[in-house]
Amino acid sequence: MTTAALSTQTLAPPGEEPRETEQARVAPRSADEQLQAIRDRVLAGKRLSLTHGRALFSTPDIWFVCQLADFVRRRMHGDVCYYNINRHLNYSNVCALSCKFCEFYRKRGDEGAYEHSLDDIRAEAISARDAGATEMHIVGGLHPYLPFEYYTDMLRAICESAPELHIKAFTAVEIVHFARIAKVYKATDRTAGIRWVLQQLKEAGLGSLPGGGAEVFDDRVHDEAFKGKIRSDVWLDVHRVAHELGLNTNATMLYGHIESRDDRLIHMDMLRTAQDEALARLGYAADNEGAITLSAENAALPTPTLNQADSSSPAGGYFQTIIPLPFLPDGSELEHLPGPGGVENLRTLAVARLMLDNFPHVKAFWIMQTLAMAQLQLLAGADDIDGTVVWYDITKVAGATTHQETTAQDLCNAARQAGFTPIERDTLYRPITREGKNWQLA
Ligand code: V47
Repeated sequence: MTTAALSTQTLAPPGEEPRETEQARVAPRSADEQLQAIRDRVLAGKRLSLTHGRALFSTPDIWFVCQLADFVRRRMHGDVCYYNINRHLNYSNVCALSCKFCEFYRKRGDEGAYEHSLDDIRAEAISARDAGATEMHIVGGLHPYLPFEYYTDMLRAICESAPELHIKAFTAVEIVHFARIAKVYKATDRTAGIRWVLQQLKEAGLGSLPGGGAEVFDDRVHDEAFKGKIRSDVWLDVHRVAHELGLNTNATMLYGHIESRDDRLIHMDMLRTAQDEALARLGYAADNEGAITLSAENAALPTPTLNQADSSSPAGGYFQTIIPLPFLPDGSELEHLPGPGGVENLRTLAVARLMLDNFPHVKAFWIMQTLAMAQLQLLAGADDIDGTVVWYDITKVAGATTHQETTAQDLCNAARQAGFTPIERDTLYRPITREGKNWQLA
């Protein structure tokens, strides 16, 4: 029997020599011919088709799927588990939309509706900086009355009061909303307005875009569960323009509601195509099947390049991470649905690692997955578990409040218990070294 073993060297913490893993990693084998064919393509660094994806979703052998995804993640990241020290800030829950899956939105005047003042946001940034955070992750509802200047003023206020923080802010849906309220959005040339908004935000201090608002790229599901929100073509336009402007972005996939598994695969395929285009712009060459893969042996992952004129403003222009988000039904209009179970969460993340061969990272967002599930997902393709978070309003797992904090120590312990080496990163996945609240790039 032949086995495919990975290099026995793993990524080492900054400043340390690479060390030997206890055992070489071996790709799993299967008696099922279709799964064996998938394994062979993965070993050869070749892209999987939608048909392969369907087999990965339907096989009862979930361990095969997890082990193959683990094989790929170790080939890309060794035993590293990334985390960051961050703050999530939801500036307002007032939203012009009423998406059925969402329990976060309120209408103005509703009980619990809020919007933060710039002073609140400034105070939040200072408190985050003083606690040693490297990132502010900011999103909110589509507020019908706040002017566009509120958002640029917000970014400037954070940059002035806590310049060390990287600002990852605003989903693609919010960007289009801003283009509309700034009256620069034209249906005949929508990217011009999107570009103008992103340029203004970048000049005001925006560092990257989070992955929210993608939901699932299917028009039937869109019209049923989040009608009125931008569709996939516009979401992808926003991220393409952001990439063209040198901003890195993330992508989410909300699953386990009224979509099918095929919808998830098509979502992943559309993201993969968009990432091929981003990587081609950065000079990556396609293989003989027209795909650009980053998950092959020794493939070089993209890194942000330092801007000569301003070394504090690194330039990128690609998707960094896919974040599969399990639908949490409580409090939403789709509360009657059960939501995905643990096995589905594990499998969906593993399939995402295998299908999205050109995404550098896969994040198990512990707030929605729970830390216990995130540990299992580290064994099934994830290499990142997000950060310390502190306040999170958008979703709450059973029993949680908006105060959803964990410490860096908890995240490191969770990673170590699962057999991984925790490495603190900044938003752009550059390793950090830290002494207490003080940090620098490694
Ligand atoms: O876009 C809303 C989702 C997203 C529910 O980029 C729900 O690093 C589950 O995008 N059940 C916002 N999900 C969160 C997000 C995110 C989170 C962590 C890291 C990053 C990143 C991005 O939350 C929304 C929506 O898809 N969402 N309601 C719900 N009931």
